[in-house]
Amino acid sequence: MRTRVAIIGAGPAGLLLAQLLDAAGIDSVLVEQRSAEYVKSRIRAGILESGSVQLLREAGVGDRIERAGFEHRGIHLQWPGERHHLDFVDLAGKSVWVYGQTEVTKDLMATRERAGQLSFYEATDVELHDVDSDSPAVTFTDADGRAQRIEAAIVAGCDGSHGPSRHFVPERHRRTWERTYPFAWLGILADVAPSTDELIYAWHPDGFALHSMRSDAVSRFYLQVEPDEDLTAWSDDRIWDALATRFALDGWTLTTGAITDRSVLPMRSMVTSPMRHGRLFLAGDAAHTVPPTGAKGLNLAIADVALLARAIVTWLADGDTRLADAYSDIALRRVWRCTHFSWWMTTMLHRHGDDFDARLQLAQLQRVVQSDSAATELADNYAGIPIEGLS
Ligand code: RFL
Ligand code: PHB
Repeated sequence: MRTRVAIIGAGPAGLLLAQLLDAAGIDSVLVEQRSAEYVKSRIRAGILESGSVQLLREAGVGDRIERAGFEHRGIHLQWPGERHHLDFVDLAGKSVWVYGQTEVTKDLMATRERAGQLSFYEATDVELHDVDSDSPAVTFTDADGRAQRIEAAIVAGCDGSHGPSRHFVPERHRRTWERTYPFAWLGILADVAPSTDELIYAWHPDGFALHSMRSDAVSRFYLQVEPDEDLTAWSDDRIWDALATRFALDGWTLTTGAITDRSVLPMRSMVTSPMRHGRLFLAGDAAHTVPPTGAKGLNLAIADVALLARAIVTWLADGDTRLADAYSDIALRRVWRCTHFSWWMTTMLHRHGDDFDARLQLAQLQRVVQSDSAATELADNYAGIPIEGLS
């Protein structure tokens, strides 16, 4: 089978790339190892930068965000006894949107189905071939057990942090930087109205806590726990008690409800360079991972794809490779900025080290809420820095 672009991975990066290419008249084939139902039900990120919302609108999937999402002006930052609101619109002129990654995925999948473009779910033994030649290919076994081969002009590796694509950049050309953080998040979804108007990021001696949400009736919470935390040690009561303790504030109460999902997420940073080798391009978590404290993972994937789609279109439609040649350098500059922001938010908000570290964290948090320039730096990064060359 022949196509212009073979896309590996149907996460937000792969699905959005497919959609942007389709809108420019470039056909693609998507190859995903999981079932469509599994991909649609995976619970992950929840915050979209306004630039990401704009890109999703341009890709034709903005309607539901406006109907079902919530536009937030900022976040609350808390430590024992104090809760402060940071208004990103006042500070940096930008808002953010609460809209689950699950919903973004559903919207993009529905659009791809309507476009009638080919997708293979439940593919196994996915392999890349000859990516440094002019005729790369992807082979795999489809859900019915048939061997498939896709020949393409370009292969897009959008297969997340555990996918195979990155390993097809030869080791002698590739460099990877990694940081494993000494804590994890216990994340829960609960059938309960949010107890807050906007997200609360809370520093507490027992560990970090985050109050997020998905709708008027569904809340999302995270608790800092040990990296090897045993989920079975956390009863519903223990989870609600820990959340109530870490978010405690005079005159405020946390409403509890039925917990419908729970999981432990490790916290890691990873950056791979370069993000291109020959006709293979990497985008999203396939090239980089950030800890979720800065809400950047999904937004970085969207920003990569905005650049990559433009590079592929100008190459395949006009024969101009300049953007494709610049893709890795331009994308990595933003990746490192967001990697730094995610590291900074993570180290400021999570308990680690000793009491000296705790005092430094509290001094930093105080600075952020007292100084307009410090608050603006957080707001500008959280709400999203521009994508170089796009705006
Ligand atoms: P994804 O979403 O991981 O999609 C990659 C897709 O590739 C598929 N795949 C393969 N397909 C074919 N062949 C293979 N051999 C393949 N190997 C893998 C996978 O099944 C998958 O469908 O990457 P993408 O598109 O780059 O999007 C990035 C975002 O998903 C990611 O940055 C965020 O979700 C990160 N993240 C979170 N970010 C936040 O900002 N807030 C969060 O709360 C948050 N929670 C999470 C997360 C990431 C998680 N992962 C990756 C373990 C929770 C989890 C569990
Ligand atoms: C979420 O709603 O899942 C979420 C929100 C903000 C973050 C991380 C996760 O920083």
